[in-house]
Amino acid sequence: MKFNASAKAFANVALVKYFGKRDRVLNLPDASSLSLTLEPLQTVTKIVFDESYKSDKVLFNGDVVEGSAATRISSFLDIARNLKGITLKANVDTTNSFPTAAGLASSASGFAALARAVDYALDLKLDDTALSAYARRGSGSASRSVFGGFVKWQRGEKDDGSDSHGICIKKPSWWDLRMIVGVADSGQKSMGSTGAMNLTKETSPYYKSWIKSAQSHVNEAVEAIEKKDFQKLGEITENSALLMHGAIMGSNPGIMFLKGTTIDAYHLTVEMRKKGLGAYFTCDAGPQPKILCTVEDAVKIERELSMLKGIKKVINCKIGDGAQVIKPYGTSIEDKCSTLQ
Ligand code: 2P0
Repeated sequence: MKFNASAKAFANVALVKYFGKRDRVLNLPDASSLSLTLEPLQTVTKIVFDESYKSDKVLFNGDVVEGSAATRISSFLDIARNLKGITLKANVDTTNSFPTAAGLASSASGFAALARAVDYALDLKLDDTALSAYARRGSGSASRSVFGGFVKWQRGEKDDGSDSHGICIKKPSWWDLRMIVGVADSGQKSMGSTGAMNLTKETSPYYKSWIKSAQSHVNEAVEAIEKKDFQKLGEITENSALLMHGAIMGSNPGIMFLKGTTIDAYHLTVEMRKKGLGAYFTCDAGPQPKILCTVEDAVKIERELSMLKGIKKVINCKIGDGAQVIKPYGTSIEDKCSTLQ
């Protein structure tokens, strides 16, 4: 049995958003969603299981993780340990290549990389579908980052969640779309996305119609991807983000993830479209604006967004591959977890 492994995974940005659970423990969504896996927003994770460890230890960008974040990782590892019938504790060392202060979601790439590393280290031999369902237990959106390209996370119907996992609709080479990610000067997020989606489900009068829209948007988006209909895919992308934020704002007490810079970026996107650029706005559970565009317009849009007041940094992302093992260590358990460079 192998005990060590390293794996990498890219983050993803949803064109049709996931925002609401039918099961909070298993992270089962109320609706399907659809995303692009994005290079270079990458997490690299190394895991070592060792009989000498008394407890799990987690490092994130070189700092020890404690409290509920550490418990969340241990619970995730317990799922695999139970599957394998072992009790070995682990050291997990995880590093993000993208600026974490940026408030970009890292749980998707984080749990996808961790799932891949755990699978290899413990020789679980999960196929990508089962691996995606496992990654989902850590964070819903991680089920999509297991795969590269255009990825659908299907809602599934089963209570055990075995049919709620990512599916690669098309590989990265299918269509060279870009996502321009703007890092807004934002400070701390007002609320985590898990808490926000639960409150939205419990209190927003718009929640039901939001879920209904997501389900049909996913089917339409898959069709638009198959036909390479950029305008259609862009319109769905922008509409899904605005509908999601509408439902979120309708919570009681209200939740507002969008900042002034985010709204300015939305207007800039509409203006660029009027000038003939293929640009569509999206935004997640934070203030960072993101613009879906074609490769032809990407550099111009990147330049426009970077000149917007309040934008600190712009990352031009292309569509990336799924989670991969990067450094198998075989059966040696000598290689202790050290901070990755
Ligand atoms: C998405 N988000 O589809 C949506 C859009 C945020 C807004 O997936 O509770 O961190 O761990 O399953 O995966 C963020 O949700 O939430 C997310 P949990 P997760 O990308």
